[in-house]
Amino acid sequence: MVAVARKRIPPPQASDFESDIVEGLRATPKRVPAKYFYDGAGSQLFERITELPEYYPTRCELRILREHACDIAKLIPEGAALVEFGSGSSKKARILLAAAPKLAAYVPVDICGEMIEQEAADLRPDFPGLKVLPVTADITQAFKLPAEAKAAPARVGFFPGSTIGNFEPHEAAAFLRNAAGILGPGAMLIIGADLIKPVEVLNAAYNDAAGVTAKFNLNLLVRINRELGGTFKLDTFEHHAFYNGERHRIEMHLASLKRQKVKVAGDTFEFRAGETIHTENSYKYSLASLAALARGVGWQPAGVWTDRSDYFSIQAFTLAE
Ligand code: AVJ
Repeated sequence: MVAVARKRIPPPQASDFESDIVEGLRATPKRVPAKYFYDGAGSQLFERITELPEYYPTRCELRILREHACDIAKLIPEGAALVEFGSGSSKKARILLAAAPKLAAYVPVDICGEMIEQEAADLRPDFPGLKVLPVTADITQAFKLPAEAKAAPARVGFFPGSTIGNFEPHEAAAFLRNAAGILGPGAMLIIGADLIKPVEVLNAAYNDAAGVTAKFNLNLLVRINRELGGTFKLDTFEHHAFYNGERHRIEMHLASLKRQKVKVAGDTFEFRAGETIHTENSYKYSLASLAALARGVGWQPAGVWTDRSDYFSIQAFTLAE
């Protein structure tokens, strides 16, 4: 299954990866952008996380989507194009596509072109009337929609998975503003966001008993070692995850168990015993705080759905014509 390349062809984002990692390791406190978790192994580990008993977000969101797909579909205009930001596997979009046959086009947008082309090929036979128009792009930047999606009578953005939680609040606002620009007047946006809840539930979701989240976190060091000639010793770093109640976010860190030096891309980085690399923030919202953020950049609340325990939310917003 896994092809072993004798000579590694650098991936297109390699130089960004290198400069982001080196810059983050030079900073105080040390940090690394969470988007770099998702290499092949990292994506597989995240898939395993979504199946853990402690990790409720994916299960809750799928349940909300399945239970309320018809109500959500009622808000979608006839002939609209569904634009998914950061689609990866289109498992969640499939639920909407099946419930809303009035959708004329599906535009999965992801930085990983290979993955969405494959996904598009898998989707087409299942939705024969649907135009599937993948776009390879960074969802935090402006990008152009395919002409057929632009010509559709309306555009509906879809941003599930609480990916918005990985952004700082000001970045989340910038994303929502960018999405408005891309989708245009009269658009709709459907967002999945994780909600504030008892701290025990949050901490357990990021400290699973099976240690999969720890492995996911540590895989970042494996990736740095492989792609940037890093010398991280995996058994000298430990997974830390905790809820920061003041900032409404789970923080993930990798803590050095001892004082040590590590080389990455030819540079040397010193760690104190206990010093951490901050690898991820996962912001938790209230229904009101997310709506306020969206309203601030022009999106009007149009619908809210949650699961029975109010662990997770799907919210719909619309833009004025
Ligand atoms: C994919 C960003 C939604 O924040 O819960 C899971 C990533 N990190 N366990 C999240 C993640 C640790 C996940 N998101």
